[in-house]
Amino acid sequence: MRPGAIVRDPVSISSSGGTLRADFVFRTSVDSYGLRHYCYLYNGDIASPTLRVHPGDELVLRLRNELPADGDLSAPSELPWPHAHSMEVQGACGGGKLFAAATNMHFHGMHLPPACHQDDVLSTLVEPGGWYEYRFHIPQDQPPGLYWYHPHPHGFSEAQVLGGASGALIVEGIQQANPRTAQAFERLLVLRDQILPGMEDAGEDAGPARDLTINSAPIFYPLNLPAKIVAQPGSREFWRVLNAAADTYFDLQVRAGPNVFETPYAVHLEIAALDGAPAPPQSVTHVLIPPGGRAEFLVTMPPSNVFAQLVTLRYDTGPAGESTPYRVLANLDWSNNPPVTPPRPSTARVSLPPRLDALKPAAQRRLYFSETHQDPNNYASLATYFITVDGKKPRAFDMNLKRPDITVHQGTVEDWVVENRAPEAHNFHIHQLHFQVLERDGKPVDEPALRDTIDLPFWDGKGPYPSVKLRMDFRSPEIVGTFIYHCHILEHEDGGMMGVIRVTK
Ligand SMILES: [Cu+2]
Repeated sequence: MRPGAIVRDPVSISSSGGTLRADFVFRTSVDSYGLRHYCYLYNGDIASPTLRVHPGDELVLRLRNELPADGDLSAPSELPWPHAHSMEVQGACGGGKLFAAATNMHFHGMHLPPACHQDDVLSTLVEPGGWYEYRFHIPQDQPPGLYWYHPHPHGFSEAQVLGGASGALIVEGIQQANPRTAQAFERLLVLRDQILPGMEDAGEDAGPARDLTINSAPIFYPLNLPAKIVAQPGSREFWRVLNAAADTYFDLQVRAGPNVFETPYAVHLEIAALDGAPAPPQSVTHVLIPPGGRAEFLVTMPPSNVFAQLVTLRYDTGPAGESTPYRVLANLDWSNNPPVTPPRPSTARVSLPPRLDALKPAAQRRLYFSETHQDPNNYASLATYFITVDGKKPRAFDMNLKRPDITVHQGTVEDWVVENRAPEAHNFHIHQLHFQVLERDGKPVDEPALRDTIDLPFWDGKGPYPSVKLRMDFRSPEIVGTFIYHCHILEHEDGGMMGVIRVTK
């Protein structure tokens, strides 16, 4: 797609009669800038469609991996992650060999069994050729909202997600939790990042670390030509925003003013859901979405004599982090006939997630993010990343050492303090479940919305470590098994910042 393109919703495919069937072909290509792309193709040429399901539906998704088994997948030269190497993985389910042409799928945020053909990425590797079937039921108690699917082969996740392999998964019924969303035009915005063409040797002042796209329309540095969101002035819209970037934070704001050179006002965003879970209405002027996170909000379009644009604010990821400057993603273009989805009635029966703060935790644990650099005085030198249970020795994740770092009992909730002891921001994600943020930096917070991905600001080298206290929900019987938690900056996850948890009956 060209810079400056009109932002359109991805194609949606919906379940009918309680089932959604889809066949995806997974392919790669290199574009005229030398950038490698990865893509899920449905029905020949529909890229990464949105999957729409109801609680209780069955999803049958067949995946055919058409990556070249013996091809050179290393372009551009920065990728794949230098630690990544080919290895046989024990207990493999879909294949066996972990290498650049292997893939698998994760259904981010879903409370699914961590089992073969459902939501397992520890032993499922789909090698090129043949079909692999994912088949599972959407849990009845899955909160209605925005989730997503993406590849998760350890060591190669960043390359495949940077290349664009990701799509939205919507569990219908958010109107039941927030009736105001039922009257608004719906718009799905999928934000991704990609390598800057020709920037592998970029120095510190070379600009942003990654280019951005919005529904596949590229915002190329240094031109930074925004895409166009065509909307009706004065209308109410319901924006469902997925941060499908591999490494990039978005701190979104809708700015308004008299013209393109002056947008001093921030438009209010009324939060409806975070990470798929409905949230009590809250009005904000910007919303931080870390990689993997989602934010859904109502926004009233300004009148036609006002100029407005969607921007991402600068986010400071710390001295070892990647440059994430202010950028305009899209200008709003006024029309009385915009390409948006009219409000859709839903008869889905949904259950709203309970608050977890009244429950009694069965255990307390402390984990921390840390990293080492080959040259400690040069954060650009090769790094290794760790997530460690406090008291144990830090070690990078290894696909062949799947002994659990943490064992918990199904039916319980636990309190985990996660600290960031590194000079860059990290981003905690756990598969299979949601959690509630109870404290930030040791102070209680009132954040009832359940999350599956949470940002940890960088440590400035002195004083206490930035931390969050999370109440982890291990009550679903569906999630018994072995799965993972990790930093959702995929460069870090591929670089070892991942641990294994076992939930026992
Ligand atoms: Cu990280």
